[in-house]
Amino acid sequence: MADTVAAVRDAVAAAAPEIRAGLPGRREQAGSENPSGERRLAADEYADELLEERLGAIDGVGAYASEERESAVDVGSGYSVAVDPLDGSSNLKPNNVMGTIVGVYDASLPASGRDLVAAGYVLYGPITTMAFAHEGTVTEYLVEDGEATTLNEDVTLPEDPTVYGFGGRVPDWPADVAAYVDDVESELKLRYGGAMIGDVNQVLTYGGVFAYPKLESAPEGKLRLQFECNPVGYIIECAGGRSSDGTGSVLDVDPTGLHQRTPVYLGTPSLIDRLEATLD
Ligand code: AFP
Repeated sequence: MADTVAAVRDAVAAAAPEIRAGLPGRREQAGSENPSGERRLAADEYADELLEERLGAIDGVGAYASEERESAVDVGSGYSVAVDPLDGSSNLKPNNVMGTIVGVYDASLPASGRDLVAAGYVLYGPITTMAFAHEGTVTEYLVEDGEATTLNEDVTLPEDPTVYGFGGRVPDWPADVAAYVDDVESELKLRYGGAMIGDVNQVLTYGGVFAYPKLESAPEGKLRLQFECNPVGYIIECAGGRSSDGTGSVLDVDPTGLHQRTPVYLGTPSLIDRLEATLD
């Protein structure tokens, strides 16, 4: 594995217990908003500053960007890392799962998903795990004391899908999205917890489909291309799944802005094929 990519993976694993340990005292609002207009928690700012410090110090990392900052920070020369420091931070108050997402782009940002050379996410669940994709394969690690120990190599989505989870309010789903959910809910169990990483890891583990779809009130959906949809789409595709914006791979979505949003659908190829056939 390229040294820089391995260094990014290890730095995120090393930061994970510190992020987790820093959560209890940082559940309150920070009194500021991120570039997407979402109110920040103190924990969002803490995780962002810690990851900038750690990832910015790596040789071969040239830029650090995050969901919490207006623009990318120049930290040297090399890859651009795009980070969602605390995915699902609104789950902190009710003490539910959250994650950290990182994408390693061999291009300046905003970049295409096709410029990704690696991507990973940490899941702060009952235990702390990391899924990391590089060179077409996904490895799952157990993260303890800042060390990543291999749990499963060559992780792939199981054949028979069993779960689904769609974001947004049901009345705000366009008719074609509602028709698709009507179709799959007779076959699959609902698993939606409000943190993309928790819900996507259900799909990676059991097969199925996760989506934050286009909405009547937000045709672009909610999730950010650079920090959430590209990295997680890359991981799902490396695990033999499919990603889609409704018409084709999320990795082919044209990058027009650092904080642009896109509808996103991720999971078992046959379910994504059916989705694209259903959506107008
Ligand atoms: P927060 O970081 O504000 O909790 O948002 C989490 C998220 O970006 C993503 O992780 C979820 O899939 C989605 O938003 C949840 O959105 P809803 O609250 O609309 O279900």
